Amino acid sequence: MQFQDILYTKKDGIATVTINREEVRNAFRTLTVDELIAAFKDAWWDRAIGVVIFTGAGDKAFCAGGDQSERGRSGYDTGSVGHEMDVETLHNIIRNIPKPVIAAVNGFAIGGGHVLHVLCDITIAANTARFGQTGPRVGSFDAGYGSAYLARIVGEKKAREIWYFCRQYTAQEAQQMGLVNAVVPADKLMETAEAWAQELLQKSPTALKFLKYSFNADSAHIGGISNMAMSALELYYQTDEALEGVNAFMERRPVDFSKFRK
Ligand code: S0N
Repeated sequence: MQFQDILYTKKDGIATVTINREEVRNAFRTLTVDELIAAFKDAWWDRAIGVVIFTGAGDKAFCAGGDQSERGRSGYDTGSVGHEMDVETLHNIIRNIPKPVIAAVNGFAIGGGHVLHVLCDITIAANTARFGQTGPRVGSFDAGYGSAYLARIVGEKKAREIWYFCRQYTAQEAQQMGLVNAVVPADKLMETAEAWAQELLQKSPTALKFLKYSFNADSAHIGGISNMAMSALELYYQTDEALEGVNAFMERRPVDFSKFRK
C-alpha cells in the first residue's frame, strides 16, 4: 500500500503503523487520518496479523493531534481527500479492530494525539514521553472518548485536571495514574513493544478478540456521546472563540479568551 503521511509495515504477525510527519510533531491532517484508517483496516482483515503497534516517526513525538495550520472556521482543511477529517472513524477502528493495539509512545502524545494512545489497548512509553491535552488552550475539545473514556482510565478528578489545565505529564507520572502500562528507556521502546506483541501472538486470537469486545461493551455508550461531541466540535470551530485559540497557537502569542466569558 502506498502512503504519503504514514509508514505501514507487516512482519512476523505484527503490523506497525507510524505517523510520519516529524516536522509538525506528527500532527495529523485529513489525509493522515484517512491513511491511518486504511492501514488499520488492512491489519483488521489480514489473517497473518495478530497485533498492531501504533507509533510516531522520530524521537520527539507520538502525535501532536490535529494539524493546527490546517484549521479554520470550517474545521480542518479537506485537502486532497475531498471530505472532512474523519477522526471519529479512526477512533472507532482502533477500538473495534479485533486484535490488540499497542501504542508505542516515543515523545509527545498531546491533544488529539493523546486521545489516540488512550484508545489503544495497551500503552508502552519511552521515559522521554510527555502526555497531555491542549483543547481549552487552542480552542478545541474531544468531549467523546477523549474525555469520558479517559475518566474511566485515570478517574474523574484526574481526567478533569488533565483537560481543564492543559498541563504536560511525564511518562512516570502517566504510569502512576494508570495511563500507561510500562515505561522503558527510549532506545528500548520498539523492541519492548515488539516483545509484548510477540507475547500476545502466543495467545488465542479468538479469546483476545472476545475479551477486547467485552471491555469495549462496558464503555460502548460513549460512542453516542462521541457522535454528539464531534458534531458539537464542528459547530464550535466556526466561532470566534475557537479561532482565537488556534490563531494564538499559530502566531505564537498568549491566548486571550476573556471576552468570551458568559
Ligand atoms: C506538541 C508540542 C507540546 C511540542 O512542543 P515543542 O517540542 O516545543 O515543539 P514546537 O516548537 O511547539 O513544535 C515544533 C513544530 O511543530 C509544529 N506543530 C506542533 N504541533 C502541531 C500541531 N498540532 N499542528 C500543527 N503544527 C504543529 C509547530 O508549529 C512547530 O513548527 P515550526 O518548527 O514550523 O515552528 C506543541 O507543539 C503543542 O502543544 N502543539 C499543539 C498541540 C495541539 O494543540 N493539538 C491539537 C489539540 N486538539 C485537542 O486537544 C482536541 C481536539 C481533538 O482531539 C480533535 C478531535 C477531532 C479532530 C481533531 C482534533 C485535534 O486534535 O485537533
